[in-house]
Amino acid sequence: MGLLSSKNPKAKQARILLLGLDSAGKSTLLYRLKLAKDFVTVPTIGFNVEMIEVEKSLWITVWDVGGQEKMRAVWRYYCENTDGLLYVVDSTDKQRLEDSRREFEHILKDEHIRTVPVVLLANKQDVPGALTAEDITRMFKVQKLCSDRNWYVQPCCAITGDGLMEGLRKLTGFVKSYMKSRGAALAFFKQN
Ligand code: G3D
Ligand code: MG
Repeated sequence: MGLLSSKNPKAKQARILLLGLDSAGKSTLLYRLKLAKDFVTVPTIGFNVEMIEVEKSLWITVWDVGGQEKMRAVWRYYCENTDGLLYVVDSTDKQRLEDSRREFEHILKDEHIRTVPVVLLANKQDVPGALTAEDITRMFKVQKLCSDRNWYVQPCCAITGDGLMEGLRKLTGFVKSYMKSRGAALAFFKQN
């Protein structure tokens, strides 16, 4: 039992990467999560990265993707330690939907992300005419791109918080079975 004990300093922490193009709504989403609970956040000096502990031993790291090639080297380091991916899409930004889709496809190919579970957040559902979760699923070819892993597309509104906890819960469920299947010792199995 020792390996799974949360007191064990080697107990595995779960890490989720929250990615998306700039303006997708990541910071708003994070702020909404912080309001919902008294989460611990760690501002990281020098990089545009935010971290938040959403439950015991479950950390979310947030990055903007796209148009920042030199940052890739840095966030790739985080990819190496990732157990789940939250990918935020601005469902109203039809102009940059293809950019977002391309980034998504690119990230999924990263060797460290290749099998981790994915939840796409179809954000800004409060805006009339926003693409639906079904639209995003189809346009991003999620079924095809994610055929070898658990995935889900969750509609949400980062401003009101609608759909956020559902999306997060879906992903943590996937992450637990992912880590279990890898035989990883995981502290938060104990608590949840
Ligand atoms: P980012 O961190 O991914 O770059 P931000 O994105 O969280 O900074 O959000 C970019 C803009 O989108 C912000 O507007 C923010 O208020 C808005 N936004 C985020 N989520 C939603 C949503 O669910 N619905 C709507 N209607 N807007 C949203 P500003 O005007 O501040 O640039
Ligand atoms: Mg931001």
